[in-house]
Amino acid sequence: MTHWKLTMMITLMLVFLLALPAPSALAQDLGDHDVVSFEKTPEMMQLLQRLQLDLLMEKNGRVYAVVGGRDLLRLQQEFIPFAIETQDFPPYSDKHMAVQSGINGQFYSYKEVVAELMNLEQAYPNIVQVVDIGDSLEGRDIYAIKLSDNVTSDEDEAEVVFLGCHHAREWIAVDVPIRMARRLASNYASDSQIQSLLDSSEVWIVPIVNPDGLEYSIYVYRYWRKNRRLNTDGTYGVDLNRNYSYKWGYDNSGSSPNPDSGIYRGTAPFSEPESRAVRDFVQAHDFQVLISFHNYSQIILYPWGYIKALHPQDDQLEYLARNMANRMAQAHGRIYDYGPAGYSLYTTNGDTTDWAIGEEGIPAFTIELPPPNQAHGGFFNDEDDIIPITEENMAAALWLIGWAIDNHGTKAVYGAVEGTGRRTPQPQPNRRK
Ligand code: 0X9
Ligand code: CA
Ligand code: ZN
Repeated sequence: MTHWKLTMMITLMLVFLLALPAPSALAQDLGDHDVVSFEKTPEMMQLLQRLQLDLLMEKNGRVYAVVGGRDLLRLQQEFIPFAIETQDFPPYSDKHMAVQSGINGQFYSYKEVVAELMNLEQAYPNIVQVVDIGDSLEGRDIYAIKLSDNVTSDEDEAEVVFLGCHHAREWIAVDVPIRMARRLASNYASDSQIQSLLDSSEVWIVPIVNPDGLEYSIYVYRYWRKNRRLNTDGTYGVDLNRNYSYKWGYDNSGSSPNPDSGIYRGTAPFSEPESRAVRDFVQAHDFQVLISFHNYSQIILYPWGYIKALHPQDDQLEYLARNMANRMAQAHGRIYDYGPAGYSLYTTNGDTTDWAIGEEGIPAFTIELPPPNQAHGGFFNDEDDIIPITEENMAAALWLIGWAIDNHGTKAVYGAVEGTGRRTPQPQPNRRK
């Protein structure tokens, strides 16, 4: 550690200790969260694992994590050496600010998504319907958009659902679903494939599950992940992708009982209005398949996620993932890995897809959008990559809708298909962010 870093670290620690406010104001007064780094040793990795920190990345022999005020105190109390790196993680990119209108550049904000949904409904009233499926904690509407022929009637057609943005900082996971909605609607008249798919199915898209978090990530703190729940100990946020009921809190691997943690699971299954909105919405329909967009890692994940074990329907899940990966590769040559979440990424409990298949019997996928790793940008997607990422995921989605139509009202059939995708080897060491 350089001398100035050490000096700064000690100064900052003193500042924190001297300026210690009442617990209820703590998280906010510290600007909510900081990015800190640690020397990467096996002992340190064990320690960080025990503290359930929100690990971001590794670089030059150091691991980086997002910590809240409580975590910082704990690090000090346990005499764990760390360096503050927040200055190197600006809340937005200057380069993009200079050339883009709007604070989040070409990415969609909550308001832009709402405006887009209303535009689509007005422009294409025969095939678009926008539905309010519930309110976020801070009172923002959570919207779903339906795309189908005879859109105002619930027909006996294949139903599929795409969810975006459980995690605030994952901006590309807003863009893919909202841009998909626009493409489906605006190309319906001219594209015979889209027309015949939407004529035989009901496609539902919820572009933003976590609107409060997204706005917070745009306007206040770029690395925010959770919703904006004020927890009883004064910290903020529940990880919505830990708040679903199937095996909720099964263990502390990848899901935390500590409210200050980036992966806090909440006080109970479905304690959060945002995850409840998704639950009620899904239960009111008869979806054949569910996709939840996240980033980053460039991989298609499917249950189980709470444990390193294959789901009884693994063959079918793999079949669907492999075919989606093939369509993605055909679009722009980009290879998405695929595999069971617990083996291929890491175990966590309370995620959307374990609940979807475990409680509702719906085959479900987490698509971790590009980039593949932090070295390629982590949560910052290149704006030039928004369209290619949208296009390759649209290709996968169209294939999946076709599959749902072909198998509507039947027990799903599946079989072998040659392809370019790679199933991740298993078991393998967990990937880390
Ligand atoms: O940790 C998550 O919620 C997802 N990754 S992210 O970086 N977007 O936060 C992955 C969830 C996949 N499910 C399991 N591994 N159980
Ligand atoms: Ca219809
Ligand atoms: Zn995520």
